Amino acid sequence: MKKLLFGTIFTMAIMPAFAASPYLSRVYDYCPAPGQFINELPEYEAGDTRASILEKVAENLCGDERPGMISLGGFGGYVIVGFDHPVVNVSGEYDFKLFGNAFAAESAARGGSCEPGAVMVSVDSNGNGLPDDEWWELAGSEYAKPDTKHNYQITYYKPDDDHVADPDPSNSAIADRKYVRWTTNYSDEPEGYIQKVTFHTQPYFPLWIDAAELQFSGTRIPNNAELISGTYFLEFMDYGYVDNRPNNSDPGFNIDWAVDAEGNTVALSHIDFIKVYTAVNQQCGWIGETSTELCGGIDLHPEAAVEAVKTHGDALRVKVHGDVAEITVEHDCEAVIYSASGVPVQTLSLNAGVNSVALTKMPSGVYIVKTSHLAVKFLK
Ligand SMILES: [Ca+2]
Ligand SMILES: [Ca+2]
Ligand SMILES: [Ca+2]
Repeated sequence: MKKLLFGTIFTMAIMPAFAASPYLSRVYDYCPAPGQFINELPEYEAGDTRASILEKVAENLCGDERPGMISLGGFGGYVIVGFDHPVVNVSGEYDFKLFGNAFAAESAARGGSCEPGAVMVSVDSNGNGLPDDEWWELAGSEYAKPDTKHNYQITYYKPDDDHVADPDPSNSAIADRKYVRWTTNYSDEPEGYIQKVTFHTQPYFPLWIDAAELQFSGTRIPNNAELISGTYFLEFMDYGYVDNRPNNSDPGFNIDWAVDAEGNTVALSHIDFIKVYTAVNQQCGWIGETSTELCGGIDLHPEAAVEAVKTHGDALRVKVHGDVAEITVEHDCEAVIYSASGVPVQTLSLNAGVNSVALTKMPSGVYIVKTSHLAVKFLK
């Protein structure tokens, strides 16, 4: 009896209590922009609701490397996903991969079917398990290019029930040149249309969303399509986009690329939520609008642990043990602890040396301790 008991205890001690899955495991939101694959990837069926559509999206994205495929439609359409654990930002390494269906054209040196989706990341700073916290974009290769449009806002208008199609007389593949109208906040291209192509005849506006307009915003990167002898070649971006390069030649995403709304680099120890949205607003004749596809994702180091010690040289050091932070400073000073979204949560008077600070009232999440001129981010 005793032997059995000890055996049981020993087994429990060496077994990890919880093994992180490397695959996407959660879908928090899916709001595609209108597009030729919307209501097909995933398929809308009569009676579907937002909840049942999210389940279908999860079946296509979660639990395996590439279980299926969803489309995000035109510019701004998005999905928000996560793993069953935070993704750690391992220094100097790519942290996760997201898979698309891009392929390379045999007859073009560069390009193929790149339909780039931008990636944003977020941390569950308020600890409620929901992606209602600050977002940071992972700045891909086009982020700082001169023709990239930041804070690009687009509104799509649902076609009226009595909408009459306007076929293109010079292109039999275009069933409706003025199918879904959109407007933007950029005066050089204030409005346009998602065209309907004859290969996809279903409604392009998401049928489970009861709204006359859909609005999106984000970073619009330059168009990448080139028409050569009747074929569209969609050029690859260098790095940092979903559905960009063929999956086997894309190294993935590095959390170190995170920037805030002003484009400043943000140091994140880990992330909880990932948002992917279509980053181009491009119509390509008979092949329709450019729309990002997502097929799944993996954490490249699911067993990694968040570093417990964060330092700013020797001048400011934070070490967290459960509900207590040991904050080491060189000189007596005032400091403030902020939440990851910048809300002050605790004011401190620190003495030179090690200070024990109780974090009891603070929910788990990322915090920043700031003195007059130094700042260190830490995880509770
Ligand atoms: Ca990294
Ligand atoms: Ca949250
Ligand atoms: Ca694609």
